[in-house]
Amino acid sequence: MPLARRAAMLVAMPTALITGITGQDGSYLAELLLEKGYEVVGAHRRSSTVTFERIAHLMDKVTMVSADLLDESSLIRVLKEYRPTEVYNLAAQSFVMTSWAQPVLTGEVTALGVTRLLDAILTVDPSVRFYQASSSEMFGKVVEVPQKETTPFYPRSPYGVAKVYGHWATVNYRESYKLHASSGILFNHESPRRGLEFVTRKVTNAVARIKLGQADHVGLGNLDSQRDWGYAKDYVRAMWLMLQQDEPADYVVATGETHSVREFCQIAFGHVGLDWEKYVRVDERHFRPAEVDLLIGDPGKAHDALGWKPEVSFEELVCMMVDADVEALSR
Ligand code: NAP
Ligand code: G4F
Repeated sequence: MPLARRAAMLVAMPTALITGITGQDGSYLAELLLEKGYEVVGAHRRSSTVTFERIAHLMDKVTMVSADLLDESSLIRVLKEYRPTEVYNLAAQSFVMTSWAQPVLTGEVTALGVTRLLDAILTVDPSVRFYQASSSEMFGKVVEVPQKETTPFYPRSPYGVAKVYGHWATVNYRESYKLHASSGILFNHESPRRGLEFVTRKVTNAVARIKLGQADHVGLGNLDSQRDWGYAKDYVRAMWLMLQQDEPADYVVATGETHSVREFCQIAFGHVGLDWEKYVRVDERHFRPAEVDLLIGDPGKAHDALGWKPEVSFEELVCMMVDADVEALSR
């Protein structure tokens, strides 16, 4: 790290460590924290090709360090060297479908990875404030509608099971060691930076390719499944707010609306003047061994305690994603 930056960190600026900085949420959170005057340290895992696409515009502003949730010693080293006051754990094997193909890896990273990081914090500096990226997938086969902080979990995938472990590990470290550890139970949130394998971006990317004559259809799985979809940039604001509270807690972050995959397709194709039914083919390969049929969150606690509200509507989100894909593919 350059000496000037090291000196700035020692003087006044708060320092935040983000695991998963190369992902969708990591990139938006890094932008938010930089705007707020933080020194941002981003942990990335080593790979043979560079995965910095989403944060390319931030590379001269963040300090990138190599650390992996599979390797606790790498986490301890980074915590010791950079002494962050806030740690945001966004790293995960986050694609639900892959969690059936790689259940053990998903458990190692998405579940045990949380304990490795919490334990590293306990070892290096228990005053660190910790955010855990929990998920509405934990509600799975929902036992209550809408879902709130007190709704029991019923996960439906190895990913959901791993997130339940990570959530309870966070609660347990808070209760056992008085760590300022909060868990954000975030419902689906999307953006033009969403990974191409997730249904929203898969659809908006396909809309753009079909509109530009580069494809003639898209194969999808369960069109009936319903999600509470919000905008990722709105959701990272809630993460930051959680760590500014005097007391740690768990919060549902959601819009309070639900929409089906079919509805998403209607709006996305309709936005560029296409009839979705002509281009969407149902493909059995995209159906899951066990489905989460309906998610809809009650964000009342986040509204009341954090003053958080989503600013981008469902329709605005879909159109923003389609426009971004059309623009990118037209270039
Ligand atoms: P994402 O785009 O898939 O990003 C995941 C990040 O984790 C990437 O930076 C990835 O690095 C990193 N990672 C994976 N394995 C790692 C390991 N072993 N060690 C260190 N880093 C590792 O996910 P996202 O949408 O930004 O979501 C952020 C977090 O929120 C995830 O924990 C996700 O499970 C959770 N969440 C997401 C949503 C949502 O709707 N987006 C909702 C609820 C909860 P590479 O770039 O190298 O792959
Ligand atoms: O976009 P998805 O893959 O997201 P999913 O499974 O809801 O998970 C996302 O949100 C979670 C929060 O609830 C996060 F924790 C998790 O990390 C991830 O970000 O699928 C959404 C729905 C599913 O019901 C799926 O069966 O869309 C349905 N779907 C229908 N056709 C499809 C497809 N999903 C994908 N990925 N691809 C399809 O072709």
